[in-house]
Amino acid sequence: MDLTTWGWSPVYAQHLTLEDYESSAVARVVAIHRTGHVVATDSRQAQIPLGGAWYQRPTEERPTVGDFVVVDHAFTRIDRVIPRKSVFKRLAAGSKLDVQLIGANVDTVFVVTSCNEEFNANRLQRYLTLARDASVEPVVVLTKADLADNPEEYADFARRVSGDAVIEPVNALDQDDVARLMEWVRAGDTLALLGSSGVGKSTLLNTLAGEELQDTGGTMADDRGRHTTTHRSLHQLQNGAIVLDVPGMRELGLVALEEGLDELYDDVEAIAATCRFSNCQHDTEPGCAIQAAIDDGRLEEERLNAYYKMQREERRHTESLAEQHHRSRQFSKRVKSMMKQREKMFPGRH
Ligand SMILES: Nc1nc2c(ncn2[C@@H]2O[C@H](COP(=O)(O)OP(=O)(O)OP(=O)(O)O)[C@@H](O)[C@H]2O)c(=O)[nH]1
Ligand SMILES: [Mg+2]
Ligand SMILES: [Zn+2]
Repeated sequence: MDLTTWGWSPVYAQHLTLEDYESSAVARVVAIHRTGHVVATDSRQAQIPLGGAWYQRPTEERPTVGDFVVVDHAFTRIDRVIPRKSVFKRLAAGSKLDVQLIGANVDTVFVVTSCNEEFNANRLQRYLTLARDASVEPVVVLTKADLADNPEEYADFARRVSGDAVIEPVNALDQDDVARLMEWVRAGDTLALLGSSGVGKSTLLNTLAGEELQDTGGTMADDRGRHTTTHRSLHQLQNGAIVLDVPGMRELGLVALEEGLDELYDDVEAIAATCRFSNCQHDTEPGCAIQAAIDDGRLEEERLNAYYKMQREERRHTESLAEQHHRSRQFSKRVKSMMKQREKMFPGRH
């Protein structure tokens, strides 16, 4: 198979038929552009527009970045998606719930977030959920540690919501620092970089690669809403690892992931908005639209419970973070007043 540099393994080969070997080729989807899927082998690359028939099928069955696909010999048509080892997917909000695929056949994900005001525990947790749902090992990479006075404080916050995931604060621009991540960047494996725009995913890729593979740009804070990376793409590293660089999720249309749960549960929110009382607990209140929707089957009890659960979790994390912030503030205040006291007692000495 002409695919060793793209992470091909016997796991996938078992899904090929004799006919595939004789009359087709196998390639990996390495990028998706508006104009078509870019597929590659070790020796060949082509852009193939998805035929209309693919759009008759559910999103989940359509080829996404990272997929191995059976193509015709001329590389003009994608015929089949080889069953995936893993897939990142996400419920997309909208008039009806749809699934969006982010990437397939990923072994490890770096959830990238920064040691600055971008850091958000809820969002971090959502990215981790995305990884765990895909059965992919997550590592939390906290970039811009070099710019923070207190990177350890961010690491502590991250640890609080990350379960057993490893937390690594780094300067993504520093080769030696990033070398600590090589443990998870293995030959033949596919590593995905997920996180908001401007956190340094492409920077990390370039430093891992030791060359400028992707453009890097400004931060969200400087220039709100501008994204440097505009589409997903796979890249090969010297050591044989393959890296999937993903634009900020907003660019992928996954606004809910960035903004909070209302987007994700906007069907529930929309119903709740029509309850007679604005502070309705959806329990026994008269004129409760949620109860009515459950009764006539417009809303599944299960979905309502999932919504409540998400809300509780959201609240719990927000609270515990606020508490921690308060505590660490109190602590640094105490340290400062101690220092002042000392300065008074021993002027000029430290
Ligand atoms: N000092 C410092 N700057 C960093 C670090 N990581 C990223 N940057 C800078 O942050 C900016 C944004 O980095 P990118 O790599 O373009 O961010 P991205 O996550 O790929 O953003 P999108 O492509 O828009 O999703 C660039 O100017 C980087 O140089 C870091 O660890 N330390
Ligand atoms: Mg980028
Ligand atoms: Zn109600």
